[in-house]
Amino acid sequence: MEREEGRIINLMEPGHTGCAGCGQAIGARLVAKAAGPRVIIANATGCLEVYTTTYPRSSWEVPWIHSLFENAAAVAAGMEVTLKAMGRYGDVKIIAQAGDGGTADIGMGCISGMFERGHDILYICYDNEGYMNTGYQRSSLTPPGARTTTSPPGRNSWGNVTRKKNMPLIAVAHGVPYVATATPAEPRDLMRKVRKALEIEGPKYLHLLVPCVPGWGIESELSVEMARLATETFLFPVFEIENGVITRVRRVKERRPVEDYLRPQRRFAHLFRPGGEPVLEELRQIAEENSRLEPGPAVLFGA
Ligand SMILES: Cc1ncc(C[n+]2csc(CCOP(=O)(O)OP(=O)(O)O)c2C)c(N)n1
Repeated sequence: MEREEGRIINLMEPGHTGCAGCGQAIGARLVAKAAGPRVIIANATGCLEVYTTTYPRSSWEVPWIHSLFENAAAVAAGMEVTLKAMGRYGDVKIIAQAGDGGTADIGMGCISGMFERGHDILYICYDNEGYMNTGYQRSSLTPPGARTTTSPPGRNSWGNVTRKKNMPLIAVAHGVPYVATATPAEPRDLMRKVRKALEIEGPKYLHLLVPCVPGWGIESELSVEMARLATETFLFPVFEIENGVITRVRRVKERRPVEDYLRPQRRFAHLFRPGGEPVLEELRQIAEENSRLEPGPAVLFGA
């Protein structure tokens, strides 16, 4: 247990079995640090669960429960109502966390229910853009053109064909009062958003882009740099939405071409071969759309 003047300073301990440079591990450690010791975490099946709780060890210095792949939000909702029934509501905060598969695919029903019922829970999606724990399959958050084991480029394909599902906007459409995105490349921003979210009553949604060293095919020392480039190319916009209004958008001083982000990643290598240009153009188009994000209403109509 790492301590500084008697205080535990690292609530997600090192010594776990995550890959060197894992963006998710860096993100989770920052989340735990920002949240502090008075939290309970429900963690869906996925990489983060597997490498932080390899039997008989655990990296977590806070109460932590492993849920199924699909139901971290429902388990967290159960904890919230139990604390209420025990008269201990407010003593601790509750976090539910999962990968992009556990969030945007299989977990969607439970998350929607948790949002709609208005539970006082911070939900965190660690988006590494694929089902990394089971061998790099695509998810609905895999970007266009990416090679995964279930979207292999070949004679008839240029990798994944779909765009990323817009999870932040789906949360906003549920009336979630605080929705934000962040990356481990800006730790202070990420931690501020965790603290701010935990102060707000009701459901909160935080979407973190977390580079995956083997799944993206990058050098381990590049994972934080990839997160930075994702925002500087506008392929991953960083923003906050409060009560349906975009209140902050991260400005980019020097916009980078999408190629700067794509080239170092082996999952995009085929796009630089003859014929890959239309997919590159689509990615440029997505970046262009994201670059136009401005403070103001996130949705223009609602129930
Ligand atoms: C109902 C069910 N289906 C499939 C699995 C197998 N499974 C475990 S983790 C996982 C992928 C996790 O992907 P993601 O949520 O994106 O997290 P990551 O490992 O990428 O962090 C799958 C398919 C399971 N545990 N339960």
